[in-house]
Amino acid sequence: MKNLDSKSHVRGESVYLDDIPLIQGTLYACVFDSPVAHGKLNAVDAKEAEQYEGVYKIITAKDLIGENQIGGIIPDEPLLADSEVHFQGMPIAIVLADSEENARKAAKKIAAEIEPLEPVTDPRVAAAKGDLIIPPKKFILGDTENAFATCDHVFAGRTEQNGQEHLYIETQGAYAVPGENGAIKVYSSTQGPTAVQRAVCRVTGLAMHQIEVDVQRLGGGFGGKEDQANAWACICAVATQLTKRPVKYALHRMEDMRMTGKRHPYSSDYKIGLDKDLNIVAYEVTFYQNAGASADLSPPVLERTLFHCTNSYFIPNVTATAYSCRTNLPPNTAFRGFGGPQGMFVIECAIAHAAEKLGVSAAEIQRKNLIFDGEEFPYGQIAESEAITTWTQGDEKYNFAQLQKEADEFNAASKYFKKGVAMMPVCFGISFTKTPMNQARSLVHVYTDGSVAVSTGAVEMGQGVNTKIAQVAAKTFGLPIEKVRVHTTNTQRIANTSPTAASAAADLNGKATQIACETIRTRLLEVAQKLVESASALDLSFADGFVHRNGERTSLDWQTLVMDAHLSRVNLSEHAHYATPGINFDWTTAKGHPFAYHVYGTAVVGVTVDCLRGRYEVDYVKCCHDFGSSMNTEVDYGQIEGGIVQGLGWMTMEEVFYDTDGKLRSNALSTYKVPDIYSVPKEIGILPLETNRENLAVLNSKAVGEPPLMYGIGAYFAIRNAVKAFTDCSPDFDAPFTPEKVLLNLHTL
Ligand code: MTE
Ligand code: LUZ
Ligand code: MOS
Repeated sequence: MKNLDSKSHVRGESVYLDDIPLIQGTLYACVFDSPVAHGKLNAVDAKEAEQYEGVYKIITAKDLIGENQIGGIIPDEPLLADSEVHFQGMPIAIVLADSEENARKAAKKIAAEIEPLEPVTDPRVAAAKGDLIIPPKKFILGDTENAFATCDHVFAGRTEQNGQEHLYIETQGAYAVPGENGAIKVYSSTQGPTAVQRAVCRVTGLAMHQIEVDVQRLGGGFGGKEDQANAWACICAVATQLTKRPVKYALHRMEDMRMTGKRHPYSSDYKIGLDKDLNIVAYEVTFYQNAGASADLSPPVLERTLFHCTNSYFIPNVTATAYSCRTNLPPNTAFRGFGGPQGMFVIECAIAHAAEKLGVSAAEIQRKNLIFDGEEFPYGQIAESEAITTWTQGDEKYNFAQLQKEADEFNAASKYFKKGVAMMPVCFGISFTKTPMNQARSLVHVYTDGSVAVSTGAVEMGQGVNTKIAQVAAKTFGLPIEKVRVHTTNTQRIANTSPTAASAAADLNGKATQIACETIRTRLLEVAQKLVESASALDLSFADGFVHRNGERTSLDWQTLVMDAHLSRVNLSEHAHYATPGINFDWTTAKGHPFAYHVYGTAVVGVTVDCLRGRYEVDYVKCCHDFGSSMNTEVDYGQIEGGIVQGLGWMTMEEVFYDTDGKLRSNALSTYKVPDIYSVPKEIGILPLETNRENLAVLNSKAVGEPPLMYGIGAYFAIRNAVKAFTDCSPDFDAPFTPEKVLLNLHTL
């Protein structure tokens, strides 16, 4: 089934924040942000801006009624700079004017007196100074120190990974509208309506029941709006509180790129030990995460890096240490994979390093060390592994050895074009690693005309979660999908939501919806039992809009039944709660069972490098992917294709560039290259894994949002292999592998 939004998207009728009709008297906000990355803020001069045409008011930190604080996990992030600026792009003042244009122009007239301080942009420098966001985190399995002593081969090295700009098509933004008795309604382009509500309460000093947050849909979030939608919502809400006027702010692309954080860059050290049969016996890794100027979501991102530091492999002895380092960059944040890709990249580098030195293919080491059922992850969870199954089924379909052979034959015959192939297994844990976040609620109304409305905490951002939730309701009631409508995500209908993140939105909100619908279904079947004079409600079911008895359609249709139930004063609404069972994690021991399940997959990636120009093309990404049992293959295949392309972009062409002053140079689409239609692999092959294991996914349909991104990591190693086929070299593990870096490795000067 197609994404339910596809028609309105194609017609341009879908409503995003910027499409909301504005109320008369709306003011437009624009932020004046710090021109430097680090300094003492001595004074803000807004006199000229105040006089500017159409300017209504200028707000600085001292005007806030509530607390000047939006740090959700750690209170280290002022909404508006007061005494210090920590990154270039940090909001300092809010200009309110009668038009967007006047607000923007007036903001340019503001001047700040800033006494410069030394900016730090390198996480290792921050770590050396002891400037950490949280104390270091560690995972230990077995005993690496003794294990390394038994290894036949030990290799050590260093890797660099860069950040990634989210580039959601819809930029950040919010629209705040005043209500009665000081209440405020906030329309926000956020993945986390409750996070916005909490942040707004803090800066306005209002209670949560005075703040309503409403989200229709996002034009993409990718993690960038899990936490970082809060600031803009707070800016609008604070302005509304101070002016009693509706206030809107939708960021321009360059403002968004400059002021918001990105995927975390990491610098890492690894040491890998193997025995003579290529079993990985020991692995030691240290991650330096570039957190930016404040914590934001860096701590849980750091943790997920540790959770995924051994990817799909079983390694009996692991010591993994992670530092979250404070630098003067915009606070880095969630991005599809949430630290997991960064952890996986490093182990893949270590394996590639070992393979190169031992003269074997990386695939041999990868295949040999895939995790089996019953083996333990470094965090204590026991694997229910599909790692080997996805590899072998992928191999049967795609014939990995043959693909390698074709590349070798091509390379033997071609001087200036070289092909490279790499395998990329993926294992991604599903659940928020913070156990209490794994809960959700759903409110289902059946109206007397038989139509059904569902509200949940899930935010639609293109990933198709609303379609899946509607499918759950339609299936439970045996109705065509047109009978179900998913309403906006609203904190008045659904409270205390977790953000739509961790790929878990369909599972959590879908399960809550299923519970609510089943409760109503049971009530309706009891009514139906009387109407069709059935001995037992157990013989009855719903299908095709009718009540069925023992599988046969009766004359009682859904709409008649619903009206009858209403007249009999039966409750046609339900508010249900779901909490993932069986999960836990204890940070004092760093052990537990944090994930409801894992998603597995194996991809083979093939590229062709033009060795004169350094350019490359991705020929194919073919994967065997563990869907459990997909409830919507159109949506899920779209997630895989999109995830792969986004992963390729991160690993190959997207280069976030801050200079040593902490100034973002890649601040527009002319200087930051994202994949376009021409960068899409010539072939994306998806083989669904066939198994019939039970799992905790909604309708057994495993989460699909984030895991495919990591197939893209394979492209890095495929390019590396192609480069090595041209010239005897050993490129540094420094991602992204841009055409420029490829060229420099192909031709040493
Ligand atoms: N797909 C689209 N089209 N747009 C997005 O913003 N975000 C990704 C993924 N797929 C995203 C997307 C991220 S980061 C996550 S966590 C999941 O969708 C969240 O949605 P889910 O929990 O419903 O899978
Ligand atoms: N967000 C979060 C996430 O708060 N916790 C997580 O574990 C997580 N995982 C993936 C993406 N977002
Ligand atoms: Mo996704 S990084 O969990 O929003």
